[in-house]
Parts: sequence; structure tokens; C-alpha cells
Amino acid sequence: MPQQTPPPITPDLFASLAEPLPATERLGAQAWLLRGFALPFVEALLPALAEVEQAAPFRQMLTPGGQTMSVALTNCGTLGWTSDRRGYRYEPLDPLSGRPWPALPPAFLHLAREAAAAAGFADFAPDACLVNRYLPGTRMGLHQDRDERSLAHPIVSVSLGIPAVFLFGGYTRREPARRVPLAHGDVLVWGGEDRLRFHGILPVKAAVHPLLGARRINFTLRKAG
Ligand code: MD3
Ligand code: FE
Repeated sequence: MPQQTPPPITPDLFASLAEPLPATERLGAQAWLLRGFALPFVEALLPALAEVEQAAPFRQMLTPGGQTMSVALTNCGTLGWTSDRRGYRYEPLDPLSGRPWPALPPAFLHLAREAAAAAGFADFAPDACLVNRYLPGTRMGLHQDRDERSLAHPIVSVSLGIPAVFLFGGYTRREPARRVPLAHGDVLVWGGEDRLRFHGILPVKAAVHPLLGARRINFTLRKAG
């Protein structure tokens, strides 16, 4: 019998360690993580974000239960998500200024439509964009997004700045949630049967991002009206 050479273990081990994370990961039947998808858009997104923030500053809202949310938020688009003692809802006016929310920046819309199309959702037409700001220690508890008029439309979520761990849950609060790291430039697209999954963000670890400093910005584009 000819002697068989054993397979070379070490090079393969190193190769698998060096394997980059796949750019696209399917988290659910209609839930996609597009890693780095927003990177080519960042140069256009940041000045647009600064303009939104100037017109409608980040603020911490009250939950209907009377707790102050740790995440600070603002909105752009014709509808903005708000919360107070009366409940969660979308409003055409910023309650802080009494004026309409700033318009959806073209760069936001462009990115949202490209990402939705890449995930198989053609002709996404968002009218609302909720912008969340996380400082170190900030978290978002498990929740469902169900304040939009129709749940038939997808949601596109863009992460910028310091990293976070996303909780990808099931259809009840008590189902265990998968932990998915989110980095600067990552985009999530959710629709169809995954639209009502519970989801959240673990407390954000202290870090500094070269472009955004010690904060994480997440904005979600939605069709709310
Ligand atoms: C899954 N934001 O604004 S984005 C939210 O990172 C929100 O700020 C988180 O949850 C954040 O409501 C997570 C990812 C995301 C957004 C909407 C979803 C996942 C979703 C809607 C349905 C299912
Ligand atoms: Fe949410």
C-alpha cells in the first residue's frame, strides 16, 4: 500500500482564520445583513446627517411608562417617530420646534433604495427616517417595530460610528436572541415575515470612531404613512 500523505492542517487552519466575514449574510427568510454596504455613501451621509441634526437636534424621549429612553433620537422625512406619555406614534411635526421634520436627504434615500433592491425589495419608497444616537452605555431593549401604518414594507437600517451588538430575536419576547455584531457601514434590510421580529441593541461599549467620535448613529428608513 502506498503511504498516504496526511492533509496539511496548519495552512488550512490559518486560511480559515484569515477568512473575511461574508459581505452578505441572510439572518432570516427576508432579513439581510449587508456588511459595509454604506461605506461608499458615508462621505455624502455625514454632511446630510449634520444638517438634520442642526434642524432637529437629538433628544431623549419619554416612554408611555414615564421612563427616559437612553437612546437620543431625531427624525427626517415627512413623518417622524415620537414617544411621550400618550404613546408611540408618527408625527408630521417635530414636537420640540413645532415645525415639519427636516426633509429626507437624497443620499439617505439613494442608499435605502439601493440596499432594499439588493435584498430583493424593489421600489422601496420610505417617507420616514428615525435617527438614533448611542453614547457608550446606551442600549435599546427588545421591541417590535409596529407603529407604521402597513407592515408590508421593509425597513432599511444603517449603522455608523462605534460598533454595537444587535439582538436578533424571534416573534415573542422570550425567544432567545442571536447576537450580531454591527460595524460602521453595515446595513440591515428586513421585510416580509421577519418584519415583526423582536430586536434590540446591547449596551454600547466605550470606543472612539475616527469619523464619528464616541458615538454610534443608526438610522432606519421606513414607509410609515
Ligand atoms: C428588525 N434600531 O430604531 S436597527 C429602531 O440599531 C431600532 O438603533 C436599532 O430597532 C438600532 O427601531 C436596530 C435594525 C432593525 C431595525 C428595524 C427592525 C432591525 C429590525 C424592524 C423589524 C425587525
Ligand atoms: Fe426597532
